[in-house]
Amino acid sequence: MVMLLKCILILIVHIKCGNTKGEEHVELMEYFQKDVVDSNYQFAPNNDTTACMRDCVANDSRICYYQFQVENYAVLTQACGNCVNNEEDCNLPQCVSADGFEKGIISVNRKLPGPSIQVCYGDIIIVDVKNDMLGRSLGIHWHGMTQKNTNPMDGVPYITQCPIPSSTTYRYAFNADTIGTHYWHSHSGVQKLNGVQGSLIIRQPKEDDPNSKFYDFDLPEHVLFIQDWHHAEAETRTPGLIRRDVSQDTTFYLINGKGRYTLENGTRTTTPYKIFNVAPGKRYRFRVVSAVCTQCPARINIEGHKLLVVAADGVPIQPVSVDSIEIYSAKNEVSSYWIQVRGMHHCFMKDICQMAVLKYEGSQWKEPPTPFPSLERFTFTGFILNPQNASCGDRTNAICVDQLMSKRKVDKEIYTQEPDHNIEFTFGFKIVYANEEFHKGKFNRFLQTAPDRTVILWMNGIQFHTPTSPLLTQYKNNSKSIFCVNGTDGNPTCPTFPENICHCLSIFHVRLGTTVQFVLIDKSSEKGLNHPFHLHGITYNVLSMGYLPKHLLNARDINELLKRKKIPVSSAPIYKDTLAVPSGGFAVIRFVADNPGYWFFHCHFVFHHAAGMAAVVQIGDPEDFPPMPKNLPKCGNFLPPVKVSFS
Ligand SMILES: *[C@@H]1O[C@H](CO)[C@@H](O)[C@H](O)[C@H]1NC(C)=O
Ligand SMILES: *[C@@H]1O[C@H](CO)[C@@H](O)[C@H](O)[C@H]1NC(C)=O
Ligand SMILES: *[C@@H]1O[C@H](CO)[C@@H](O)[C@H](O)[C@H]1NC(C)=O
Ligand SMILES: *[C@@H]1O[C@H](CO)[C@@H](O)[C@H](O)[C@H]1NC(C)=O
Ligand SMILES: *[C@@H]1O[C@H](CO)[C@@H](O)[C@H](O)[C@H]1NC(C)=O
Ligand SMILES: *[C@@H]1O[C@H](CO)[C@@H](O)[C@H](O)[C@H]1NC(C)=O
Ligand SMILES: [Cu+2]
Repeated sequence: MVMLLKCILILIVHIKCGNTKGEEHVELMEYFQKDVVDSNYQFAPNNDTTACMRDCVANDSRICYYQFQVENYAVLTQACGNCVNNEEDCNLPQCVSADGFEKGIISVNRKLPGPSIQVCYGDIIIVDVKNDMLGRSLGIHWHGMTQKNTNPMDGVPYITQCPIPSSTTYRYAFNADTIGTHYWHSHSGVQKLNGVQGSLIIRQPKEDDPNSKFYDFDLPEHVLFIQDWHHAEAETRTPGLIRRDVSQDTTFYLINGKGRYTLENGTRTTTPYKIFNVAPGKRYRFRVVSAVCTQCPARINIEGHKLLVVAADGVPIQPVSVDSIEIYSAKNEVSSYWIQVRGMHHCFMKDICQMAVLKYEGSQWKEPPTPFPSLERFTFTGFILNPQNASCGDRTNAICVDQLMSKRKVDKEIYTQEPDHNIEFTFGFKIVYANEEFHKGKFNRFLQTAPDRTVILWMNGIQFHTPTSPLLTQYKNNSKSIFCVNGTDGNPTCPTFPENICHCLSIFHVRLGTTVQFVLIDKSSEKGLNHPFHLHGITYNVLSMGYLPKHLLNARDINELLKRKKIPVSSAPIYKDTLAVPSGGFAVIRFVADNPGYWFFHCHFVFHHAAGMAAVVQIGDPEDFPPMPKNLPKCGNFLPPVKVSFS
């Protein structure tokens, strides 16, 4: 079956290249998936054999074709009619009401969030991304897909592809190879914060889910999508202002693109909240996508309900976490309840939050009858999954990621054997002073995080230098001068660190098929900040995380402690693609390097990543890489020699 799918994939790519001689044509429009409307997504009826949003059954793999149009758009356009005064109008086609604050955005198919892709495991996803933005380029990353053997579809500009220039279309085609709740987003600059993101759900036949006994329904409409929302274009926070509205914190959150915000005089806007409909006495699987990517972690709770987490990559309270929670509607009181998302850390005191509504069938309440969940009334008394700072050993009311047990089989060798590669990644901030930063040609990018703080972000002393041509397709077009120098261990290093950081292209090379250990160590001075690290192309196992005395915080000592079993290791370490490293602490992850290509590895706080907290992991050598589709667009510098003639 898998083989068959691969053939189809290659066939399509050939067609794209116009090399169709003697090959079967696939008429993509036959597989075109219509955009679903924002609420009441339904599975397609069984007789609709081309619809991908369906009840998954064994041995039924489909081609799912989507068209994404990316363009400059706005909240409360004329498409919204009289939405400000009449809520019904806010549901008009192409109306983006957000939280009722009028601003410019970047939309995909004039939706916020963009279209939800919901398919079954084993399907092929094809997305034509048409860039109709004015003077901006992008690449779209399918967060959670491993892109096994399809590295050019990973969507990272200058790593795996050229950015898609304005007015052109790039065709992504890849296998739906990772079951679960994922999302897609622009991987260019900070665009995702302006609206270029949406959910990506890969279901499996219910009988294949080991946790299926915990829920009655897993409906397309029960995707809860949480995103940060700035009231200015996100680009205005890079590097950020020094006096007015300082820092990179989000202004508010949106839940499924909806919500309200509180005006300065205390009144709230009247745009609609997202309403999730349920029936009493039933158990629902809610798929929570936390696309939050600014510094503060968000926490979610539902008034009067207990949540049971049945799947996790990241967990409901983590930034950039993608997960499924189950809501027990054991409550028999038919009513409506507040769903609350609240920023933690320093966002807590700023009262950064958003609400949605859980509405029971038969409830007359559109808005819950209970008081609005204010900051004053907000307390968490329940059991917390993945608390901040991830120190769980001594707590009875919390569980940490490294204490979770995987239900997917974990290869025992991955945590019992000595890894082939043991790579240390430290990361942090360097505070620079005005006389350094604003010195000609000194630093490339910085962030203004407070009036008196200008910071550069680094990994292993290196601020990431974006290649000038994609590594995967045009490695040699990059000037040698931008690459970092190698240390004695063969890995990129910065000889002048910590006095001076380096600005260069850092590529960490691991051999194909080896077992790799990354030891992540947080050296950022910011207490309480948990940087979420995302590795493309791989789902890794979380072996351990926590705190150690400073002199032991290095890859060699931590590996030694692991060997001597002085650090606790889960007997079934869970799989993740993003992990929040405890503030000032460490995390150990392991994986088998079985997916050849160039994979980005970076802090998922989008501003940190933009300011240099990133690196590239190269798995295997070019001869191991999958075949490239022909005629991929090329890009790079144009610097021909110039002959000067005065005649
Ligand atoms: C599929 O079945 C539904 C009812 O389940 C019916 O309304 C619809 O017309 C059918 N569609 C086709 C293409 O047969
Ligand atoms: C699916 O295909 C496999 C392999 O061809 C076969 O063993 C299995 O019985 C099939 N399952 C169903 C439900 O048809
Ligand atoms: C608050 O400000 C908004 C916008 O200026 C205005 O429409 C609203 O009437 C004000 N509310 C009160 C209570 O003053
Ligand atoms: C660093 O080592 C890699 C091999 O791992 C090599 O390809 C690269 O050229 C080296 N870089 C420099 C600047 O020597
Ligand atoms: C996390 O740790 C920092 C200091 O390391 C502390 O200031 C903060 O209160 C802690 N947060 C929680 C929720 O324990
Ligand atoms: C990349 O390198 C090739 C081979 O040296 C050269 O022909 C091509 O013009 C270069 N392209 C760019 C964009 O620099
Ligand atoms: Cu970070």
